[in-house]
Amino acid sequence: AKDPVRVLVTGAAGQIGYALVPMIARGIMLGADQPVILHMLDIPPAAEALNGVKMELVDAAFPLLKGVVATTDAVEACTGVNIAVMVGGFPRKEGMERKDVMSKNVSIYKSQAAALEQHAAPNCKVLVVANPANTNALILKEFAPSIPAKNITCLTRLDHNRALGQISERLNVPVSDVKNVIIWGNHSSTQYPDVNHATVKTPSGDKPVRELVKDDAWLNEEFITTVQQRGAAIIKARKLSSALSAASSACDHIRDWVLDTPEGTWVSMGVYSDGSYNVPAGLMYSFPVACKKGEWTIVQGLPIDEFSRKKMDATAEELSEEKSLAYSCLS
Ligand code: NAX
Repeated sequence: AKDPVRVLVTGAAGQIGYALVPMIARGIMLGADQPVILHMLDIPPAAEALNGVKMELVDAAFPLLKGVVATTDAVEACTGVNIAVMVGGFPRKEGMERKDVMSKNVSIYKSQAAALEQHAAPNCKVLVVANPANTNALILKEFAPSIPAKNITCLTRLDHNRALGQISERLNVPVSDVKNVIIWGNHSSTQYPDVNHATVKTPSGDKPVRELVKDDAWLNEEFITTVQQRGAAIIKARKLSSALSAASSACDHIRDWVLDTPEGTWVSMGVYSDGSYNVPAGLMYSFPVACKKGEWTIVQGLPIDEFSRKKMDATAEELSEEKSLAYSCLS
């Protein structure tokens, strides 16, 4: 039998946490043959609720779950973890300035970076979910310099999956037949969902999405805004933000990273830019990536038209501004 993998979930008493931990304990993230030990971190006001989640995990009697650590101590939570899913953060409340929210999250991610750097297992893989996800991941990277930059990522897989879902609905095809959409840039409303390289499986081979949809106006406008605004639409409908889809996408992100993307398929991940596609180096930016043997690489050489270029630059611009704002919170 395999040795258990230790998976940290921060913000585990929150709504994404509640959807995510049972998925991990069922093997959705790391495979049906991979035992896990869950480490759950939250803050003291949520300690009792966190303990309730732990009780439910025990009650569910998951065969793969070999242990649960539930704590409000970041060092205890981070010790020995192989995977860290950072869902905890400070939410934007009504009337709060952007800078105040940024400042709270910068200090959270700075201190959790240190705890991970000093106590996580070597080669720990990190996924930041909490917003502003790209910039929180960047701060985490800056303050955990001994963790390789390639081990620190943020979640844009939910946006990627939303894009697949929209194409599937529009063409009335199974979502599993749609692939290779791209989310470029920030996990925010400036993200650019790009279908120019996306295909659908048909009996006569893979066909470009553009050829099948036959409606460039829809693809260039409504499709893009629907994906960009989907988070807000869920809040409007549910009076709560996305949780099951965020949790499921976080599992997809880690699973593909650890267990490989299928041949010929890429996914979107927020990663540290090396300047590919003329995206400024040093931003945490969502790119198309393929994963093999536990490492992602940016898919290179895709042709970029003028329409795409503008949208890719606009979201990069927003990330540069967020980066400056975050740095201004440090001084
Ligand atoms: P909740 O408010 O339900 O849960 C957040 C939890 O984090 C709370 O239990 C809170 O006590 C805890 N927390 C706060 N500060 C902490 C700290 N310093 N250490 C550990 N835990 C801490 O929010 P939820 O709906 O679960 O969303 C969590 C985060 O995901 C939010 O930042 C949200 O904006 C972000 N999202 C990101 C998405 C993405 O695709 N990247 C999509 C979904 C989601 O909106």
